Amino acid sequence: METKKFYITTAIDYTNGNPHIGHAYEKVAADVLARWHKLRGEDVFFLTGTDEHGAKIAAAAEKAGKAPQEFTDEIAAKFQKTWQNLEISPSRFIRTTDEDHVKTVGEILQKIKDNGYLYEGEYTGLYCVGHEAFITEKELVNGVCPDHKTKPEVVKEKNWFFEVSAFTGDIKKRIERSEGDENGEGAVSGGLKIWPEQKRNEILSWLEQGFTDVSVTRPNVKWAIPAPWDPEQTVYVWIDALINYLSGAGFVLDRGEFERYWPADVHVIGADIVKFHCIIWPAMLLAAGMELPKEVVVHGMFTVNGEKMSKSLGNVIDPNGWVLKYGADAVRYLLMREVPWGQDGDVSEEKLLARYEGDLANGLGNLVSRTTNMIEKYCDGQVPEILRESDLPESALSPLQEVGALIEELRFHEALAKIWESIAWANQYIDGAKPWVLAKTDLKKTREILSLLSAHILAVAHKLAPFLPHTAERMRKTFESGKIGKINDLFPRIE
Ligand code: ME8
Repeated sequence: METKKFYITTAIDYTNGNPHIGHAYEKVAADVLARWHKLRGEDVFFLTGTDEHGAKIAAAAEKAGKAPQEFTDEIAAKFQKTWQNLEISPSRFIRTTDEDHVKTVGEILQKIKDNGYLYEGEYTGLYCVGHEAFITEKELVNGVCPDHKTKPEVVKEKNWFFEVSAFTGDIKKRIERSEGDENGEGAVSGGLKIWPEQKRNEILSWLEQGFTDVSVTRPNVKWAIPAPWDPEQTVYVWIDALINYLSGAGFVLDRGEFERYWPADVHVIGADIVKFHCIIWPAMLLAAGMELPKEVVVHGMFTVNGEKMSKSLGNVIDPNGWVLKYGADAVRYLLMREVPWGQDGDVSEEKLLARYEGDLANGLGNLVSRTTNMIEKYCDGQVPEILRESDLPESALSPLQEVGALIEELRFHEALAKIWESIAWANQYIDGAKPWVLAKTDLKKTREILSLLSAHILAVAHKLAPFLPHTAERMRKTFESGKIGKINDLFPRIE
C-alpha cells in the first residue's frame, strides 16, 4: 500500500521583528500535528518560514541602518534558531527571498495573467503599512489604524488588479460542501474545510456580501519581487507570501515532489489573516488552474497578562528566554495545554511556572522518578517483565486511547488533559498500593506492580511524543533498555 502523504504549513512570519510567543504557538501546534502524523506512519512534509519583502520590512531595515537583505538574513536566522530551540522540525524553512520562491511567484502570476484574471487600474485609497493592506476610512479610529496606531498612507497609484470576484461563488460552494451533510453525503471533491466553525461562517458571510478585487502589484515598493510583465511594478507582499505554499513544496525545485504533496492537507494560521487564506488564496489557485488546499485551521491570538503584545508596551515575550529557563518541552506544554484551539489566549511566566511545578514536576516527573527509584531498589534496576499496553486497567488506558482523535480534532488541551488523567491514575495507584511497604512481605507482587507501571509509562510516552518530544524520548529509552536507570531530573526545580 502506498504511504499516505500529509502536507502541513504554517503562516510565514514577517521579519520586521524577532519571533514572539504568538508565532511560537502556531509553529508548536503545527509541529505537534506533523509529529502525530509521522507517528502514524504517514509521509509528512511540514513547511514553515519567513515573509521578507514589502514596505514594512524595508522600513524596519532602514531604521536598523541595514540593507533589507542583510537585515532579513539576520532575523530569518533568529526564527530558525528559535524553532530549533523549541524542537520544531520543519521539512523546509522557506524564505520569500529564496531564489526558487522568487521564480515561482513570477510563474504563478504570469499564469493568472495569461488566464485573463488581471487587469490594470488606478487605486485611490488608504494603505496601512503595519497590516501591509489597504484599509477603509470606516475602519480608522481617530484617524489611525486601531491595531497599529499609525496614520495610513494616502495612495493614488496604478496597480494590476486580480479579479477575485470571478471566483467568490465557486469558493463559497466549496466551503459549504466541504463536508457534505451530517453523514458526509454530497461532499464535493475539491471542497475547502475551514475550522473552527465560527471562522467558516464569518468567511461565508463575507463571501455573501461580495468581495472586492485586490491589487496584486504596486509601483513604489522597491523591496519586492518584480512583476514579470511590467518593469514599473513589483508584486504585492501578500500575493508573494501566499505563493510560498507552492514554492515550499518544490514547485520549481522538484516538480515530482511538488506533485506528490500538493494540495496541502492543512494550512495552520492565525485569526487575523483568514481573509487572505480563505478567499484570496483559493481565488489565486483557481485562477491559475490549480487544486485548493483541503483545510484551513485557524487559531486565536495571544495576549500577555491581558494586553496585546507590542514593542511600545515592552511586553513582547521572546520564547527563547523561557526555553532557557524551563526547557523546550515545558514551553510547548504550556502553549498546548493553556488555551483551547480557536480561542484567544493569555500567557505569562506565572502560568508557565504553575504548569511546570504542578503538571510537569509533581505529576509526570514525580511518577517517573518514584517508579525508577523503586525499580532500582526492589528489582535491581530491571523489571521482571514489561507488560503490554492492553494489560493496563481501563481507568489508565481509556483516557490514553482518546488522545489520537483529540489531536486530529485540534483539541490539544483536551488531549493533554487526558494524558494527565492517566498520569494521575498511576500516582494514585502507587499511593494506594504502597510498594515500599509491600516489598517487606511480598517482593513478587511488588515487582508486578512495577512492571505494570513501566508499561504505563511507556504508553504515556507514546502519546506524549508529539507534544514533549525530548521528555518522551528519555522515558522511552529508559524503559525500553534492559537496565532502567533512575530519572530524578525530568523537570528539575527552577531556581
Ligand atoms: O501575518 N498570537 O505575519 P505575522 C497568536 N507574514 N498568533 C499570532 C500573534 C499573536 N499575538 N501574532 C501573530 C503575517 N500571530 C504574514 C503571513 S502567510 C502567507 C503570511 C500569528 O508575522 C499570525 O496570526 O504578522 C500569523 O498566523 C503568524 O503568527 C505570522 O504573523
